[in-house]
Amino acid sequence: MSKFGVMVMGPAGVGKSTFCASLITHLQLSRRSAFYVNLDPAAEHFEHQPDLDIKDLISVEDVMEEVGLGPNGGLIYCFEFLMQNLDFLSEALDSLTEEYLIIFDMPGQIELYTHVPVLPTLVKFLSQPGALDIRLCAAYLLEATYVIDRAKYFAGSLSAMSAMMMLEVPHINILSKMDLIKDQMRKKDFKRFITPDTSLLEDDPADLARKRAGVNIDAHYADPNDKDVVMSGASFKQLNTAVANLLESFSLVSYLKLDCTDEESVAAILSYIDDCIQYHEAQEPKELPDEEYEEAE
Ligand SMILES: Nc1nc2c(ncn2[C@@H]2O[C@H](COP(=O)(O)OP(=O)(O)OP(=O)(O)O)[C@@H](O)[C@H]2O)c(=O)[nH]1
Ligand SMILES: [Mg+2]
Repeated sequence: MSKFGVMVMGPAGVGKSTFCASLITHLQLSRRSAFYVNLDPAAEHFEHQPDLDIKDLISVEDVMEEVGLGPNGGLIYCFEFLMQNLDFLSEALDSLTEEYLIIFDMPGQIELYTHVPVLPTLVKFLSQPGALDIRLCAAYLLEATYVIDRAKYFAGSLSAMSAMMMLEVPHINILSKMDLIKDQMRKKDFKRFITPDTSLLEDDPADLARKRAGVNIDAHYADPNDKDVVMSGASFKQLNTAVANLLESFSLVSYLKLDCTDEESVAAILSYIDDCIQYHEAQEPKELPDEEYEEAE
């Protein structure tokens, strides 16, 4: 019997927990079962109470107090502790049937998605055939407002690609909080940000502002160690161009749009997740209760 899950990831404050809450509300309205796992050992407030909470195993607060670490070191400590106590997850998840969508709400520390090796181990453990065997989809969120600052947008896209390559499971990238950008950008202009590519640097507003101020950074486009090059922003432009080229050459990252205040938008993301993990293919046909059967006739 397979199990199905989505791991909701991304930098701090991008709306991961809000998305988990909207997803659970939508699943409940569609009469589907959700199992909510909070894996953020510092999270305090929830719209839906977690069915399993890492804080019942270990919390950042306890670690900071007892081991004397800071918040980021504390988080890594908590995840290493979880890795040594994986029974905490398997005991709770083992009996779930294929009807459930298991939703993992992750912390926002970016180091988890770039270089700390605990997540690949956790994902392997969850998805390993013969053990928990969860068909897992990774959902990586970035804020739609990042598109206003090209450097932020490309840096975020690079972190999304890093998570994709590190985890090796079906993966969707999402631009969240679309309601915040709706009035600032026309739909047609926003479309260009669905797939990151180098042409987005050609009309970078920061670049245009420098040009208006009379700084011609292209004239300095040579030695990144030269002070004038650094001060004019030319070396920063070179760095962004290199990142954009890298993203374009791998051609892995593209985005779906999410507005948690709009149920249709949440439903659209859910259907992408369902497709990624082939949720519907695995469901047993259900018998309708008598009254619904009559209605259907
Ligand atoms: N306008 C708007 N605000 C949102 C949306 N989603 C989340 N927020 C707000 O963004 C803030 C952070 O949301 P969270 O859901 O806690 O973000 P998170 O990614 O779980 O944060 P961490 O777990 O701390 O990394 C809160 O103030 C939310 O109300 C959205 O779709 N639109
Ligand atoms: Mg959160």
